[in-house]
Amino acid sequence: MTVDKTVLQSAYLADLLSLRRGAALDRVMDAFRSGYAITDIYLDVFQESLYEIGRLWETNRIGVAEEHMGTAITQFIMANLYQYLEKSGVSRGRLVVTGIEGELHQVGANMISDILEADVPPPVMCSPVSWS
Ligand code: B12
Repeated sequence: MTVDKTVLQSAYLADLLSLRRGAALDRVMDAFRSGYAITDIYLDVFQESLYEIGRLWETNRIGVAEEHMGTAITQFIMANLYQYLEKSGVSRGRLVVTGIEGELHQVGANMISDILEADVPPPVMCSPVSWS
Protein backbone atom coordinates (compact mmCIF):
# COMPACT_ATOMS: atom_id res chain seq x y z
CA MET A 1 0.00 0.00 0.00
CA THR A 2 1.42 3.38 -1.00
CA VAL A 3 -1.06 5.66 0.75
CA ASP A 4 0.12 7.35 3.94
CA LYS A 5 -2.54 6.92 6.60
CA THR A 6 -1.92 10.23 8.40
CA VAL A 7 -1.82 12.26 5.19
CA LEU A 8 -5.01 10.64 3.92
CA GLN A 9 -6.85 11.13 7.21
CA SER A 10 -5.94 14.80 7.55
CA ALA A 11 -6.76 15.53 3.89
CA TYR A 12 -10.10 13.77 4.30
CA LEU A 13 -10.88 15.76 7.46
CA ALA A 14 -10.04 18.99 5.59
CA ASP A 15 -12.46 17.92 2.84
CA LEU A 16 -15.20 17.34 5.42
CA LEU A 17 -14.65 20.70 7.09
CA SER A 18 -14.67 22.48 3.72
CA LEU A 19 -17.79 20.55 2.63
CA ARG A 20 -15.96 19.10 -0.40
CA ARG A 21 -18.00 15.96 -0.93
CA GLY A 22 -16.71 15.19 -4.44
CA ALA A 23 -13.07 15.67 -3.46
CA ALA A 24 -13.54 13.48 -0.40
CA LEU A 25 -15.09 10.73 -2.51
CA ASP A 26 -12.30 10.91 -5.11
CA ARG A 27 -9.64 10.82 -2.41
CA VAL A 28 -11.11 7.76 -0.75
CA MET A 29 -11.70 5.95 -4.05
CA ASP A 30 -8.07 6.63 -5.08
CA ALA A 31 -6.85 5.20 -1.78
CA PHE A 32 -9.05 2.14 -2.24
CA ARG A 33 -7.74 1.60 -5.78
CA SER A 34 -4.20 1.90 -4.43
CA GLY A 35 -4.86 -1.03 -2.13
CA TYR A 36 -6.17 0.56 1.06
CA ALA A 37 -8.67 -1.97 2.43
CA ILE A 38 -12.20 -0.68 2.92
CA THR A 39 -12.34 -1.81 6.53
CA ASP A 40 -9.07 0.05 7.21
CA ILE A 41 -10.45 3.17 5.49
CA TYR A 42 -13.43 2.92 7.82
CA LEU A 43 -11.30 2.90 10.95
CA ASP A 44 -8.21 4.91 9.94
CA VAL A 45 -9.95 7.61 7.96
CA PHE A 46 -13.68 7.83 8.72
CA GLN A 47 -13.62 6.98 12.41
CA GLU A 48 -10.56 9.13 13.16
CA SER A 49 -12.02 12.10 11.24
CA LEU A 50 -15.40 11.87 12.95
CA TYR A 51 -13.75 11.60 16.36
CA GLU A 52 -11.78 14.76 15.53
CA ILE A 53 -14.98 16.46 14.38
CA GLY A 54 -16.46 15.54 17.78
CA ARG A 55 -13.48 17.16 19.52
CA LEU A 56 -13.76 20.30 17.37
CA TRP A 57 -17.47 20.52 18.09
CA GLU A 58 -17.02 19.95 21.82
CA THR A 59 -14.49 22.81 21.97
CA ASN A 60 -16.71 25.17 19.94
CA ARG A 61 -14.33 25.34 16.98
CA ILE A 62 -17.00 24.11 14.56
CA GLY A 63 -20.78 24.21 14.69
CA VAL A 64 -23.49 21.60 14.43
CA ALA A 65 -23.83 22.24 10.67
CA GLU A 66 -20.24 21.16 9.99
CA GLU A 67 -20.68 18.15 12.25
CA HIS A 68 -23.82 17.12 10.36
CA MET A 69 -22.16 17.63 6.99
CA GLY A 70 -19.12 15.58 8.03
CA THR A 71 -21.41 12.71 8.96
CA ALA A 72 -23.53 13.02 5.82
CA ILE A 73 -20.48 13.07 3.52
CA THR A 74 -19.00 10.06 5.30
CA GLN A 75 -22.27 8.12 5.04
CA PHE A 76 -22.46 9.00 1.34
CA ILE A 77 -18.95 7.66 0.76
CA MET A 78 -19.59 4.52 2.81
CA ALA A 79 -22.62 3.84 0.62
CA ASN A 80 -20.42 4.22 -2.47
CA LEU A 81 -17.75 1.89 -1.07
CA TYR A 82 -20.22 -0.79 -0.07
CA GLN A 83 -20.46 -2.21 -3.60
CA TYR A 84 -16.73 -3.01 -3.45
CA LEU A 85 -16.83 -4.68 -0.04
CA GLU A 86 -15.78 -8.29 -0.37
CA LYS A 87 -18.41 -10.40 1.33
CA SER A 88 -17.56 -13.47 3.32
CA GLY A 89 -18.88 -16.61 1.63
CA VAL A 90 -19.21 -18.26 5.03
CA SER A 91 -22.47 -17.91 6.91
CA ARG A 92 -21.90 -16.86 10.50
CA GLY A 93 -25.54 -16.53 11.43
CA ARG A 94 -27.65 -13.41 11.55
CA LEU A 95 -27.06 -10.37 13.73
CA VAL A 96 -29.35 -7.42 14.30
CA VAL A 97 -27.38 -4.21 14.87
CA THR A 98 -29.44 -1.28 16.09
CA GLY A 99 -29.44 1.51 18.65
CA ILE A 100 -31.56 1.90 21.74
CA GLU A 101 -34.52 4.27 21.57
CA GLY A 102 -33.40 7.86 21.06
CA GLU A 103 -29.90 6.91 19.93
CA LEU A 104 -29.11 8.97 16.87
CA HIS A 105 -25.50 7.95 16.30
CA GLN A 106 -25.58 5.45 13.48
CA VAL A 107 -22.25 5.54 11.61
CA GLY A 108 -20.47 3.21 14.06
CA ALA A 109 -23.30 0.68 13.88
CA ASN A 110 -23.26 0.89 10.07
CA MET A 111 -19.53 0.25 10.10
CA ILE A 112 -19.85 -2.77 12.34
CA SER A 113 -22.58 -4.22 10.10
CA ASP A 114 -20.38 -3.79 7.03
CA ILE A 115 -17.27 -5.14 8.72
CA LEU A 116 -19.13 -8.22 9.90
CA GLU A 117 -20.37 -8.78 6.36
CA ALA A 118 -16.88 -8.44 4.94
CA ASP A 119 -14.37 -11.14 4.55
CA VAL A 120 -12.03 -10.01 7.30
CA PRO A 121 -9.83 -12.59 8.98
CA PRO A 122 -9.80 -13.32 11.85
CA PRO A 123 -13.56 -13.60 12.40
CA VAL A 124 -15.01 -10.82 14.52
CA MET A 125 -16.60 -11.86 17.75
CA CYS A 126 -19.48 -9.95 19.33
CA SER A 127 -20.35 -10.18 22.99
CA PRO A 128 -23.88 -11.19 23.81
CA VAL A 129 -26.33 -8.34 24.28
CA SER A 130 -29.32 -8.55 26.59
CA TRP A 131 -32.35 -6.33 26.22
CA SER A 132 -34.80 -5.64 29.00
C1 B12 B 1 -21.88 12.75 14.18
C2 B12 B 1 -22.20 12.87 15.65
C3 B12 B 1 -23.51 13.15 16.00
C4 B12 B 1 -24.65 13.18 14.99
C5 B12 B 1 -25.00 11.71 14.60
C6 B12 B 1 -25.56 11.59 13.19
C7 B12 B 1 -25.65 10.20 12.68
N1 B12 B 1 -26.48 10.05 11.66
O1 B12 B 1 -24.99 9.27 13.13
C8 B12 B 1 -25.76 13.93 15.75
C9 B12 B 1 -25.72 15.41 15.39
C10 B12 B 1 -27.18 13.41 15.58
C11 B12 B 1 -25.27 13.80 17.19
C12 B12 B 1 -26.08 14.06 18.25
C13 B12 B 1 -25.65 14.05 19.56
N2 B12 B 1 -24.38 13.87 19.99
CO1 B12 B 1 -22.95 13.24 18.82
N3 B12 B 1 -21.39 12.90 17.89
C14 B12 B 1 -21.18 12.72 16.63
C15 B12 B 1 -19.69 12.44 16.38
C16 B12 B 1 -19.02 13.73 15.91
C17 B12 B 1 -19.36 11.32 15.41
C18 B12 B 1 -20.05 9.98 15.72
C19 B12 B 1 -19.48 8.96 14.82
O2 B12 B 1 -20.05 8.65 13.80
N4 B12 B 1 -18.27 8.45 15.16
C20 B12 B 1 -17.53 7.52 14.29
C21 B12 B 1 -17.89 6.08 14.61
C22 B12 B 1 -17.24 5.14 13.60
O3 B12 B 1 -17.35 5.79 15.87
P1 B12 B 1 -18.20 5.07 17.02
O4 B12 B 1 -19.59 5.56 17.02
O5 B12 B 1 -17.40 5.20 18.26
O6 B12 B 1 -18.24 3.55 16.53
C23 B12 B 1 -17.15 2.63 16.69
C24 B12 B 1 -17.15 1.91 18.05
O7 B12 B 1 -17.71 2.69 19.11
C25 B12 B 1 -17.89 0.63 17.80
N5 B12 B 1 -19.34 0.55 17.79
C26 B12 B 1 -20.27 1.52 17.62
N6 B12 B 1 -21.50 0.96 17.58
C27 B12 B 1 -21.34 -0.38 17.73
C28 B12 B 1 -22.28 -1.39 17.77
C29 B12 B 1 -21.83 -2.71 17.94
C30 B12 B 1 -22.84 -3.83 17.96
C31 B12 B 1 -20.45 -2.99 18.10
C32 B12 B 1 -19.97 -4.38 18.28
C33 B12 B 1 -19.52 -1.94 18.06
C34 B12 B 1 -19.98 -0.66 17.87
O8 B12 B 1 -17.47 0.32 16.48
C35 B12 B 1 -17.36 1.51 15.70
C36 B12 B 1 -16.18 1.29 14.77
O9 B12 B 1 -14.96 1.19 15.52
C37 B12 B 1 -19.25 12.01 17.81
C38 B12 B 1 -17.76 12.14 18.08
C39 B12 B 1 -17.19 10.77 18.45
N7 B12 B 1 -16.18 10.73 19.29
O10 B12 B 1 -17.62 9.73 17.98
C40 B12 B 1 -20.18 12.86 18.68
C41 B12 B 1 -20.51 12.42 20.10
C42 B12 B 1 -20.65 10.91 20.18
N8 B12 B 1 -21.81 13.06 20.33
C43 B12 B 1 -21.93 13.53 21.54
C44 B12 B 1 -23.07 14.19 22.04
C45 B12 B 1 -22.92 14.81 23.42
C46 B12 B 1 -24.25 14.28 21.30
C47 B12 B 1 -25.60 14.89 21.73
C48 B12 B 1 -26.02 14.56 23.17
C49 B12 B 1 -25.47 16.40 21.47
C50 B12 B 1 -26.69 17.20 21.94
N9 B12 B 1 -26.48 18.02 22.97
O11 B12 B 1 -27.74 17.07 21.39
C51 B12 B 1 -26.56 14.31 20.71
C52 B12 B 1 -27.20 12.98 21.17
C53 B12 B 1 -28.08 12.40 20.14
C54 B12 B 1 -28.69 11.08 20.55
N10 B12 B 1 -29.76 11.11 21.30
O12 B12 B 1 -28.22 10.04 20.16
C55 B12 B 1 -20.68 13.28 22.36
C56 B12 B 1 -20.90 12.13 23.32
C57 B12 B 1 -20.27 12.43 24.64
C58 B12 B 1 -20.44 11.27 25.58
N11 B12 B 1 -19.37 10.91 26.23
O13 B12 B 1 -21.48 10.70 25.71
C59 B12 B 1 -19.61 13.03 21.24
C60 B12 B 1 -18.45 12.09 21.68
C61 B12 B 1 -19.08 14.40 20.83
C62 B12 B 1 -18.22 15.04 21.91
N12 B12 B 1 -16.92 15.05 21.75
O14 B12 B 1 -18.69 15.55 22.88
N13 B12 B 1 -23.96 13.42 17.24
